[in-house]
Amino acid sequence: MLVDLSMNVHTARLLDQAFGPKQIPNLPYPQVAVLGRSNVGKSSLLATMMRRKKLVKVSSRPGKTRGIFFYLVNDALLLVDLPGYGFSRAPKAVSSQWQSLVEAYLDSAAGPSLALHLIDIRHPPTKDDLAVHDIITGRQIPGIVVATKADKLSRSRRMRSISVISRDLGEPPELVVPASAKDSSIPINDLWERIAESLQL
Ligand SMILES: Nc1nc2c(ncn2[C@@H]2O[C@H](COP(=O)(O)OP(=O)(O)O)[C@@H](O)[C@H]2O)c(=O)[nH]1
Ligand SMILES: [Mg+2]
Repeated sequence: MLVDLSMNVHTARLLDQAFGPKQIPNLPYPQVAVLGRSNVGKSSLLATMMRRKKLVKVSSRPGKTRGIFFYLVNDALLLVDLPGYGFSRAPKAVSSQWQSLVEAYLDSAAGPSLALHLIDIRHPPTKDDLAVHDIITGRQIPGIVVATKADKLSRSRRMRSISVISRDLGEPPELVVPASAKDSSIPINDLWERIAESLQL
């Protein structure tokens, strides 16, 4: 299984979706929740992880409250795409509507075994990022911080950003994994291996 996930995504498909707390399904697979603010590179990362550029739902209007999308990978694990937060034109960055849908999912019967929290490698975590980090850790959900768009920085600046992100979140630097949807020299398999390790697949 470890080999399957880290070396090859054989199948990936949209299995289910939920637009309100009552629609959240109870699916019998380990779930990896994917969270991040709008524009952090969530759709791009999911498409790269699944090697399916066209599979991932892209919202045409950023910040518009969207649903939760459940992608089944290798008939073994769900990547769960949660709505983005922190869109500046929204009345409140982490809105109560966002929070009630996301918390209903996190607290649901088949909630996540792992959360990937995406942070743009070029910027320190925002207030919203810190609030969402608290939402994850407050539930004792194991997390991996994914530093997105790592191709935008040189290797040495990458290291520096990772130490700022880890310091601000109060997490060890080993928990922060750089990733890129544009540069394959930053291998996405490193992230898959960390996921498989965390889920003990
Ligand atoms: N250079 C670079 N740009 C990226 C990367 N990931 C996403 N982007 C760009 O960032 C913007 C937002 O990406 P998107 O995946 O739609 O973000 P989302 O709103 O979090 O789903 C788009 O213009 C992407 O092309 C990356 O790894 N490297
Ligand atoms: Mg998106």
